Amino acid sequence: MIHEIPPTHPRAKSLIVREKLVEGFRKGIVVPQGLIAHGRAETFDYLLGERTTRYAYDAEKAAVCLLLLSNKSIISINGNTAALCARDLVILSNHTKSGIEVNLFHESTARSNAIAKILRKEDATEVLGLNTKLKSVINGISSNRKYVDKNGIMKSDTIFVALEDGDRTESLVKMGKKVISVDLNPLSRTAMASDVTIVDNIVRAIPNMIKISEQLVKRDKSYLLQQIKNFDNKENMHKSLLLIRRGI
Ligand code: PTJ
Repeated sequence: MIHEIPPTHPRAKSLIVREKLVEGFRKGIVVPQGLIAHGRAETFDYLLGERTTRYAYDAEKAAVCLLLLSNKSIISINGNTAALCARDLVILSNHTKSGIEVNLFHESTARSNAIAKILRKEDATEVLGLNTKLKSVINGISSNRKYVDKNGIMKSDTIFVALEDGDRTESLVKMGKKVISVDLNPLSRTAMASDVTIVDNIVRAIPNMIKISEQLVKRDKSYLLQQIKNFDNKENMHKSLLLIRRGI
């Protein structure tokens, strides 16, 4: 870490997360825009009390059910998610038998390779999205996010996009795929378009999902299906929005 944060500092947790992103930026993992994106999310987190709300937890549970029920699920990784929770994302991918694919908004082969290196260091066995020969294109997206792996996102039925800009989520949903996102801003296009929207900080959401997956992996398919049936994403997001309003 670049600056040591005293553990007794009242805002230690939040400052440590910032340091991780700054470190990721200096190592060429995070783009400068990623720091801005995180700052915007911090505002929503502050208003939510920097905790996992019961609505976020319900969404995390529904997301894990969806991942466990999928035939082929993929966790999409970008600069911010790699810098903040690479290890936890690899663990979650193992628990839910999901693939891992690097997909960047701001194109860079060097950054993709650096992210893959981090993921492999954290024991990822296969990292998709790196082989240019396997690149396929999602129609209707102008950004670099349109390039996905033929054997990964293109073939999958569920994608955990984690932090993302809106275009790809909308297109993936149009393609008939299920999309899970983590976004502290329930008003973002990604949040609005996703099938399951987790309004929580990714640094809390992924560890929660790991614990949930440890419990749910023992449950049968009908239980998982029932959980999804009981989950109403729009209603859940609305409740989070009310909490944010109360925070103001
Ligand atoms: O590494 P790249 O090139 O793929 O770029 C990554 C960023 C994040 C820069 C890129 O995807 C981007 O520009 O994203 P946006 O459009 O800023 O959207 C990111 C969304 O994630 C915003 O709605 C933020 O509120 C949300 N967000 C950012 N950090 C967190 C977060 N939500 C939860 N937890 C966070 N830590």
